[in-house]
This record gives sequence, C-alpha cells and structure tokens, in this order.
Amino acid sequence: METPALEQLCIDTVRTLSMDAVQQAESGHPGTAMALAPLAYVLWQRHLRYNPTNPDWADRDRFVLSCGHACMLLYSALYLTGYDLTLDEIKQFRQWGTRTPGHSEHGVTPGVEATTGPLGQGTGNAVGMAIAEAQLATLFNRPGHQIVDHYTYFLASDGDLMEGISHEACSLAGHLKLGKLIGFYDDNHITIDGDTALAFSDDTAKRFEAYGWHVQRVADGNDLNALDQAIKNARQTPDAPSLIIVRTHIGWGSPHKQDTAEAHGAPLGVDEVKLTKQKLGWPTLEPFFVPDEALAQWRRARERGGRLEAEWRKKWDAYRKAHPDLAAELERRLAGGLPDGWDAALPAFGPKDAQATRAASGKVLNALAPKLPELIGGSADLAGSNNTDIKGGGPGRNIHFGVREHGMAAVVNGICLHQGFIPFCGTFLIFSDYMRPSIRLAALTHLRPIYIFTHDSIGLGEDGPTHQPIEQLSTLRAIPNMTVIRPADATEVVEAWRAAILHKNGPVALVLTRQKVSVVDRATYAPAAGLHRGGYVLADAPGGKPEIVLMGTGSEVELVLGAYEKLKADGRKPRAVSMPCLEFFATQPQSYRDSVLPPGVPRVAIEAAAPQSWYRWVGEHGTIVGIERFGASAPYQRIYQELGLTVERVVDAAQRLLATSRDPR
Ligand SMILES: Cc1ncc(C[n+]2csc(CCOP(=O)(O)OP(=O)(O)O)c2C)c(N)n1
Ligand SMILES: [Mg+2]
Repeated sequence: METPALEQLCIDTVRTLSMDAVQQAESGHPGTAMALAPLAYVLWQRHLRYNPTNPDWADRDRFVLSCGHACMLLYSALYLTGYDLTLDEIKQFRQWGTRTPGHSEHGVTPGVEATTGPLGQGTGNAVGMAIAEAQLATLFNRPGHQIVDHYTYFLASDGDLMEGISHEACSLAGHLKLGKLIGFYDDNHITIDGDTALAFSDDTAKRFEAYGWHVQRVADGNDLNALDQAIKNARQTPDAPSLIIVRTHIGWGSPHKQDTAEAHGAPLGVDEVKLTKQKLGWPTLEPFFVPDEALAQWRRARERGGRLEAEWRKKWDAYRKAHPDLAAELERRLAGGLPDGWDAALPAFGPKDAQATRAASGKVLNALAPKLPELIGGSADLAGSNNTDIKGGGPGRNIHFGVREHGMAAVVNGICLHQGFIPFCGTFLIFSDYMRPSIRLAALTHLRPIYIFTHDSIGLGEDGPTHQPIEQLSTLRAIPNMTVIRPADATEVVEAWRAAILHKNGPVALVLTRQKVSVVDRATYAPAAGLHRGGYVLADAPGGKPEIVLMGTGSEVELVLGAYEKLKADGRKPRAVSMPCLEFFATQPQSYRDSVLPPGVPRVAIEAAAPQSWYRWVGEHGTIVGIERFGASAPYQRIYQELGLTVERVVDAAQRLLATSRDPR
C-alpha cells in the first residue's frame, strides 16, 4: 500500500534532516537514520507512549537506540515530536557543547534514555529496563491499579547482534520471559566492511526463537502497515520478548549510496544529498528544511503525550487514594531518596570477628536489604562466593544473571536508567574485565550500580594466575568517575557499603577478599568512619610527627599495621594509614590530604596488585610494594611470601627510605 503523502513527507523530513546534519558536520552516520525513518514514524506516532513536554514521566515507554551511531534518527524524532530540542541544535550536530553529540548520550539530550555507541550495550540496557519495569509492576500494581505498565523498545543493528553481549542479555531476557520487551533488528545486510555475508551467517530468527523470543519479520522497512501490525502483535505477546526483524536498505533514497557501506559512516556528499532530495521529490534543496505540515503532524505528539500522561495521572491519583503508603513508597524510590533509618541495622564488628571481607559484605547486604527494598541484584553464577544472596529475598529481588558478566553489567545499567532500584551485581574481581565496557558506560552516564568484586588478589590462592587479579585495581581506578573501595576489614566493609549507598553519581566497586582478614582493633586504632575520606590515619607516631608513612588497602592493611608495630618497637616513628578509596581521598581538600600524608615525609605503599595507581600518592621518593608479574597457584600464604608481600619487606622498604632520606641530597 502506498504511504499517504503527509506521512511520506514526515518520514522524508527525518531522512533529509539526518543527511543534512551529517553533511553540515562533515561527519556522522546518515544511512541508517534514512532507512529507519518509517519505523521511527510508526513507533513515535502510533505506539510509543511518551510526553515530549515531560520526558521523565515515570510510566512512559522506553526506547533505546542500541545502534547509537544512528542517533540522527533519534534527534530528528525528538525535535520533531516536540521535546526540548531545537532545529538549531540539530544544526549543531557533533559540535562542541552541543546537545546533539556524535552518539546518543543520556543526560545530554532530553528524551535519550541510554548512552549508546559501543555496539550491543543498548540492547543489554533495554533488558535491564524491562526487568525493572516487570519488577516494579509486580511490587506496586494492585487489582484495578496498573500504575506501572510500560513497554521497552530497542533498535539493534547487525553490529549490535554480532556482539557477544547481545547473546548474554537476550538469552537472559528470553529466560525471564520479558513480555514487554520489544526489539527491532535492522536487517540491512551492511556493516562497515561491506556486506554482512563477509562475516555473519547467523539465522537471527532461529537464534532468537531458541532464546524463547517471539520473532516476526517485516519484509519491507518502508511498509508502515506491516511495521504497525508487527508492533501490535509484539505487544499482544505478554509471555515472551519480541524481536521484529525489519529488512531495510541503508541510505534509502540515495541513488548511488543506498545499500552500500559508504552510507554507514560518512556524509553522502553535497551532490548526492542533492540527488537524493530530488529522488525523494523533496520540495527544496535548502538544508534543514522542515515542511510546516510535516512538523504539525509530528508535533501532534505533544497533545497526545499530554493526554496520555494526564490519563495516567488520573490513575495515579486513584491509586494514591486507594494505596497511599504504596504510592508514597513508589514516589520515594523513583526519586531516589533513602528511607529514614536505612542504615539503622548495620552490624558492628569487633576484633573477634576476623573474616573475609566478602563474608562481612554479605552480612552488611543482608542488614541493609530489609530497610532498602530498592536494593536488588545478584551474581554471575557466583552468588555463594560473592555473598550476594539476599536471604529470603526471593526471585526478582535476587537476580540470577547466569554466567554472563558482560550482559549483567549492561543489564544493571538499564535497571539504573529505568529508576526505582539500586542494583548490585557480583563476580570475581578478575572478571570485571568481562564487564568493563558497561562499567565504563555507567561511569560516563553517572549511573550508580554497586559492583561486588570478590577474590580480589593473589590472596585467593590455589585457583592460580588465571583468577588472580593484578592490573584490575589500577585499570578500574583509571576510569573517570569510577569509585573503587577496597575495605581493610569487616568494620571498613560496613562503611564501604554505607558510602556506596550514599554515592549517587557513578558506579562503586566494592573490592573484597576471599581469605579471612583480622578486624582492626578500633579501640587501639582510629575508627573505620575515616573510610569516607578515602584515606585516614589508623595509628600515628608520637606527637603526630611521623618520620615515615606506611599505607595500604584491603588485606594489606594487616601488613601495614604489622610493619608499623615492628618499626615502632625498633624505636622508629611510623604512621599507619588505611587508604580504602583513592578516589575519595583525591577529592579531599589539600589540607586534609597533607594531614594524612605530610609533605616531605617519605611514604611506602603496599597493595597486592599492579602499582600504577600509587605513584601519585607515594611521591617521587616513595616506595611501592606491589606486584608486577602474574600470580601463581599455591596456598595464598606461600604466594604472599614468594611475591614479597610481607611485613619484613615493608619494614625493609621503610628502613631504606629512612636511610636515604637522612642522606644529604
Ligand atoms: C563495540 C563496538 N565495536 C565497533 C564499533 C564501531 N562500529 C560502529 S558501527 C559498526 C558496524 C556497522 O554496522 P551495523 O551495526 O550493521 O550498522 P549499520 O551501518 O547497518 O547501521 C562498527 C563496527 C562500535 N561502535 N562498537
Ligand atoms: Mg547493518
């Protein structure tokens, strides 16, 4: 069936805006936006429930553009439907300070639900959003009151589905039967290198059917009715996620670039833009031309969205009357506020409670869980090792991610983006490498998942070098806006969790031991609350005038204190510092940092890991006792000995420093 003229005009407006913006920026990805314009039209005009004037409406449908390179599609739809995004900002595509950056960034452009660009991530985010929706609906909906009731849509390209993360996330989604998750696969047979036949012969339909998804095909991406019908069918499939495979033609309408890889990631060229507009029968060659009637048609979304939200608000008012406590609780959770007394049940640990910090973490988590119902999560098949189980939590509260670290990390980002939860997820620290792309996006997007990374060093022992992290602490710390906390003992674990719950603006990794560590005697040494400043003096030299500072994190604080006592007994004047969070410490005022690490006093740092993150803190003349090789398979005490992570080595390093620092330079 021929597309009616007005709808065609609306669709071609997306196409022309996309190619004009990319042409003006002299960079970007025009072809996919051009091809998918009809899908955007059907989705935004006929199905997606959203209110352009209130992008944060809690019960809106979510849309995630997993192929973030096609962001001109999204920006066009957002501008045209009347979000707070102007045509001038479309003209500023990819320029400094713009709200239309080169890949879609959540928090930059109103209406952009996820930061995408690294392929596959958005697909994982969408799964997390659908999990969050389903869980909130279970918890808060009541008979006659469906106040949480929205769909999550995502759009994935060939690259998204080639990426392994899409397997992890979509396999989990199928297992969880996320019926309100609807994905589109842009089956255009093209990636950057050329025809997908070069590297991709999956039967994607069969693949998703095998996951338990409901799969449909739309043979022609320009067929509005077929798209419309497929979306209707998908919405009427409540017990399985849906994939709609849409055959499209990248660069649709471009006489020379359509169906070529060239249409993917480069401007069409001034001449080709002109020829394309002529072929589309576009009324003018003037760039960024938006026909009034097309804009008016698109902008009906404002009135429709206002109405949809108003209808929902009526339902909300009725719900609030019928269930005032639930309504207040849901409001609190969506706003991200903490309930009174959330930390009232946190345990206290004493010197007799020597235990692995992972074990302490499990206890703290279970003390928090009854007070913080928004805390949900689990592990990538290591729940018993990571101590991530919420006892009595049941399904929904405890998420079994399966052996899918990458998918897990993207899913918790999606749960964060949805709002209503503080998600956590666990694995061995070594496998944070399998999560890293999603961790980085959480940091970039200021999301706040909590990572529970156990088995944090050679201290895990016999499993050997494949499982013993070396460089992971430094590489995690190198991510901007990342917070890595490695508590020394059970008392610091309590404070680490408190800090993680309070920290709202980026991910927090809790880095925990497998092996037992003693509990610092807080009657003798300083209280663990010092953790909130990142580093603090545990034990000082007489008069607070140390001649040497010893510092460390996690299990190595035992070695710091051992060396401190030894040096003190030898008549030296050492200071012992616990440094559980270098990021917190770095944000302290200089005066505080100087009070912990006095300028001019030599420093020794010890951490059973690669030394990179310590150079700043030990200074030019300091010493780092770290590890610059892979670990080994043996009982952990032996590995510590062999690799030189010992009290003697710290004492020796301190004595050498003291000897040289007294030398006239
Ligand atoms: C993880 C990751 N690897 C590589 C890239 C670079 N890249 C961007 S798009 C793309 C593939 C393009 O093909 P497709 O995904 O089918 O998108 P289309 O051109 O069809 O829109 C690649 C390799 C990326 N963005 N993310
Ligand atoms: Mg493609």
